[in-house]
Amino acid sequence: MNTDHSIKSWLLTVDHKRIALLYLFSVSAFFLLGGLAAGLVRFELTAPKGQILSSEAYNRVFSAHGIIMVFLFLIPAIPAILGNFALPLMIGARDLAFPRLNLISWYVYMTGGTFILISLFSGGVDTGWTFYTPYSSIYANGNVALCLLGVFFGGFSSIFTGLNFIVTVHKMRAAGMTWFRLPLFVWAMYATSVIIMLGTPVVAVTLLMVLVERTLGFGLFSPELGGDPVLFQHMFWFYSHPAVYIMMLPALGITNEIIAANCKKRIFGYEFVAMSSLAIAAFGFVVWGHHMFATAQSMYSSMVFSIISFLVAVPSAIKVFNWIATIFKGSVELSSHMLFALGFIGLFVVGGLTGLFLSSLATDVHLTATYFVVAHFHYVMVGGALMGFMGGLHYWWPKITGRLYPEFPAKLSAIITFVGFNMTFFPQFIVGYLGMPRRYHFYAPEYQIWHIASTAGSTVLGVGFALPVCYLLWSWFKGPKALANPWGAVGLEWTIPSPPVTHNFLVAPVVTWEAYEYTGEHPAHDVLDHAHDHDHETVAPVREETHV
Ligand code: HEM
Ligand SMILES: [Cu+2]
Repeated sequence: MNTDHSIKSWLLTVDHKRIALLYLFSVSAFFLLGGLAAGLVRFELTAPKGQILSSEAYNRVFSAHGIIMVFLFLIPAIPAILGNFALPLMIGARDLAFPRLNLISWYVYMTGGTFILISLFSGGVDTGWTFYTPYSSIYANGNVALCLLGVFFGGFSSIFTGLNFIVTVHKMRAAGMTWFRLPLFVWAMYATSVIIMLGTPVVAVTLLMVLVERTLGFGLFSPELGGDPVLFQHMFWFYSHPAVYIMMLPALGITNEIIAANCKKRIFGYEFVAMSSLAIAAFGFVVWGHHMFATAQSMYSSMVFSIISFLVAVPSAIKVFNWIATIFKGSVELSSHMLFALGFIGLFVVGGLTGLFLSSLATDVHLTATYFVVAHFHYVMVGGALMGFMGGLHYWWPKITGRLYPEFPAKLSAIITFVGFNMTFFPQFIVGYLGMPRRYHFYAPEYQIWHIASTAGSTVLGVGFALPVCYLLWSWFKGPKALANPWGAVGLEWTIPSPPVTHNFLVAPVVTWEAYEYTGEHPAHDVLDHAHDHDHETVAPVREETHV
């Protein structure tokens, strides 16, 4: 990873670790943009008649926020950054199965991102991230076509990544790395990749169909042209419900790694946790109709979708209970990544439980299209996926960069994020329950107090995200050098130097132990003993240059 530093060597690299870093920069840049749009939306809503935006502009800003966050941040964040970096290391592979495809997928992502950015800045898009027809295909002004094309490209990028992961897990595991010795993050990435492969082509075709209707006027979804608008919703949610698991499963996987490393224990019920990822992937494909209770969908299909939606809660709950069982009676080390993981569990549980309110037909009729839904999906996607990503980024940071970050601001950031998050989104459950519709620019004055609370909270949340930018950047350039295994974790990635060399393993590893075996044999323990000698020096730089 650290041989040649020219720009060209970065842009043409086929090293999975460097590609992960390319993604880290680009995905973070999009996150910043999406975050700025969110701040604008929140500021605008502090007054019942808005602050500075026209209604047109308001629609564009919240659409930009949603489109960027879902397609350019949440979906690629964990797989393309942390999955790309860690998955080959964790299974003892020299790289992904198709290194060039991996690089191509970054270029495809950047192309899609560029299209989306151009479309947002040239005319904008006011359809929301769901592109509901016939509005998106006939009526919406602005540059919707280019945006659809951009999302289409984004989809291909994730298909390439998913394909790469599936083949890598099947073909590139080290000797002795059986399926049931795989770290749970790898299981989660595998299940995620299956969803990507089965779901993403459907949304790609769907968006192409909107594009065709919009540009060529073929009647597919618009009643005026003889199309069916609800067909769009079926096709869109057939992907987009599973897509929420593309965002969630990787975060659930990371949480396993962090909890095991901080409790120094095998995850309780390892096999159940591994299989629950596959169960979530499978169930995720048969619940899409819960987004359509308020359409003319038949009552009986709504009832079936409602019941199956409840069933998805089972594999999710299995994971949560098994984490609690793992933590129970363990001596838990409250490192910053553990705080992120604990925050993740809390927010994910609130998000999941409020999902049950929306899966119940009667309550959904009242709550659908209100701020309650906004609060629900932010708890799952921001509270869940983003907290999981932050936890994983902190956990693997020393391995990625070879540097340590200071624990105090990191812990502070985990706490501020958690508090700010709840301050931002909890009021939205209340104002949604009271009847505030989502996506509205003007609202009744009695809702104002909740919006002000939410905006105040989002400021705190913003501080929680700004902190890591500061101390992580500092750490990258000035942080003390990290040893191979700073957390005393097991797993193949901790047996090699930080950052790893180009082909990861100098000697192909042979695995003779179970995942998370915190007793004895694991080679990470050899590195660990070494780490203990330096325990108190970890803050003081142990510079490689000094060895010369
Ligand atoms: C696990 C991760 C989850 C994520 C990431 C997630 C995400 C989302 C998103 C993005 C929406 C908004 C759709 C829109 O724009 O209209 C939504 C709505 C919904 N979610 Fe979830 N969700 C998750 C879990 C659940 C669970 C466990 C359930 C039920 C057991 C559930 C039930 C629903 C329902 C019924 C709606 C439709 C709300 C409505 O429009 O009335 N969700 N979810
Ligand atoms: Cu859904």
